[in-house]
Amino acid sequence: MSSSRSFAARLMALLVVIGLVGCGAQTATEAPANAPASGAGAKTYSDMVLCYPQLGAESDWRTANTASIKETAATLGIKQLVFSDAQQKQENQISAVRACIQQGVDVIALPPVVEDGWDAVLTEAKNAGIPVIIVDRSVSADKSLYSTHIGSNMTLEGERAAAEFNKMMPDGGVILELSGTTGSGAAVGRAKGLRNKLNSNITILDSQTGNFTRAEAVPVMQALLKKYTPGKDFQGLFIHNDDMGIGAIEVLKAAGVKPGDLKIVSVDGTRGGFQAMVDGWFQADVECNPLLGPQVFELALKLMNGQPVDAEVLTDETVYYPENAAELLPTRKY
Ligand code: GYE
Repeated sequence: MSSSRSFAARLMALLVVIGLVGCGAQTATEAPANAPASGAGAKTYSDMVLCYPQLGAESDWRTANTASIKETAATLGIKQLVFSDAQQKQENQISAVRACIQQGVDVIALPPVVEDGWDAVLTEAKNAGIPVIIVDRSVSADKSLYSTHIGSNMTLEGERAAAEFNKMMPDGGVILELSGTTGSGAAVGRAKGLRNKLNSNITILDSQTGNFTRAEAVPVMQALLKKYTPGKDFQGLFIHNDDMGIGAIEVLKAAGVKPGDLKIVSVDGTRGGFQAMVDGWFQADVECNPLLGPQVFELALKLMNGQPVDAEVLTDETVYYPENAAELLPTRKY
């Protein structure tokens, strides 16, 4: 027992960056509008210790998500944000969750790197009486093990991408897929959505993972170009996020492919994705909103006060096109 405690303590020191982002200086009149009615014992943001075991820093989407959580924590003046970065490794995330359980945080908001393998640690959180909000990607664990999920409908994002290919390739064609992290809710949903709605005259010739990073997409795209000739063997590319899209563009450029030679649809709607539309590389970018901070903390406060929350909170999203990309680019927040 004591050795596992000291292990957890060392892990905390190694992995977990504990940020004291604000102290409870709020008076009753300054309490946020959505704080619970101030009955005796009602908790406010200044009481909140929230654990955010971030999955990594693999993309611009992720950077924006981290910033949204940290900024919202500071703005609301929560007592403590326990933030860590698991570097896309599930075992690191599980260790960080365990450290938060040991610390006795009020709420854990978990963006799971992959869908499977959460049952044990979620059961530990439940047994410790700590509510868990699953953020962004989904988990396959039983719904009784967590309080709610907030994030995008990844299947719908894939379906939206399919609709773009159907519009651009009315006579059919062949596409390749550069997918996200294997086993992640985002990659699973986007792949499924694409296949749900793609017209039967459009074929997916090959699908390879680039793990959602720019760096990993480069060799994968290079290998694909060794096997297939752009224009001849395939006319389109579905890419699961903008970072991988930017990596793929580098490779295509080096191979002499020109903007517009291929129909490319990406996901996220980052500034980089908008720039790729301005430059003529992406024909559509399916929005996925990382700015989840305000909703995460609102849910956390309700859970701290034992109030009911919806089991599923979906973000409202759209599709962006090159036509107004230049105009919108300066307004993009991530
Ligand atoms: O699309 C990608 C990131 O889970 C929605 O993860 C998120 C995805 C996002 O790495 O850029």
